[in-house]
Amino acid sequence: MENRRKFIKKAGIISGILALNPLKAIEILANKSSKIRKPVVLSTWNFGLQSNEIAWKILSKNGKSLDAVEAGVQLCEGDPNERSVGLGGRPDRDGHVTLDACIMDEMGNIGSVACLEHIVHPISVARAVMEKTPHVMLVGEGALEFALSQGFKKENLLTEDSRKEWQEWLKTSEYKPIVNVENHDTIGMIALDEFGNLSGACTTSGMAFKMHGRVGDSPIIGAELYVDNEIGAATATGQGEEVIRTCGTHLVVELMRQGKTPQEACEEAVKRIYKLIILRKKNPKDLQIGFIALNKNGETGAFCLQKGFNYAIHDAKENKLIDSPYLI
Ligand code: SD4
Repeated sequence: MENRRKFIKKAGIISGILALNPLKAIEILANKSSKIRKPVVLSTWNFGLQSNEIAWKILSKNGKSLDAVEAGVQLCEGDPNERSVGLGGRPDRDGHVTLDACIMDEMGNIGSVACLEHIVHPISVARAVMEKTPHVMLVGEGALEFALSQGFKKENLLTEDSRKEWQEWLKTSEYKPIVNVENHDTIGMIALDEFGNLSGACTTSGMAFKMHGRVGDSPIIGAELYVDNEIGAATATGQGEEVIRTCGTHLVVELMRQGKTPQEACEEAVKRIYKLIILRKKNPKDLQIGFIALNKNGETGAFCLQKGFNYAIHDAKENKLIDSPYLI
């Protein structure tokens, strides 16, 4: 009886809306009929667990996904013990800590910085590029000047631990990043908020002991991060050169647009990269590539080239670390 009353009441409301605004009524019905998991946030590697907690504080209070991903990755950037992002990041071969970051929201707004030195939170500089300039990307000296003009402080990012590691590396000066260690240099985070909006952020000190001036995939929209609010979002980690070659995260999102699940899309993108590695007669075992993806329904997926990549998902139920399935 109770259910019947509820049904009649609901039907009354919807037919009322239908008479006034048919499109709105269809939207309400569509939202009710599909089970959307939101909010949800996922991020790369085990440092993602703590970063998710920060993002969750915002998402669970009906905050915006853009604010959540910025705050989430800032945690890693400011941690001197995290040797792959922001403060304390491993330097390039000349001893400079150079940072790459980008951010994208549900409106297609984008901002990025590349080869930025001396600033602890490059993600926030990327957001300032997005919100306060007519451009989408600033690099090197220009990015630093802009950051300083916005009130960011100039700091020394090369910690004693990172300096010692670099000096040890100088003894051989061999550029051969250790898979899953020296090339897991990025936190990428993607989130769907209570309003159904997607955003993403990623930030890194890049490949350890790279050439000075080298820019990876992290500040390149469509390579390490892509968001399409109609479809989904994806972020990547690993050897940036390979991800750029395939426009990796744009590929993942486009595959989802064609009907693939986030899991299937990540698998397909890793297989494409693998094919090109083989074609170019490189050894895939020398590299790691990982993708994570999220669609508008809050469904997620992840896949990587070889064992060792993990990622963290936080939804209303729990925050957990998951080992990604892999190709080889
Ligand atoms: C780069 N893609 O600089 C970054 C490194 C990274 O997980 O993501 N590592 O190539």
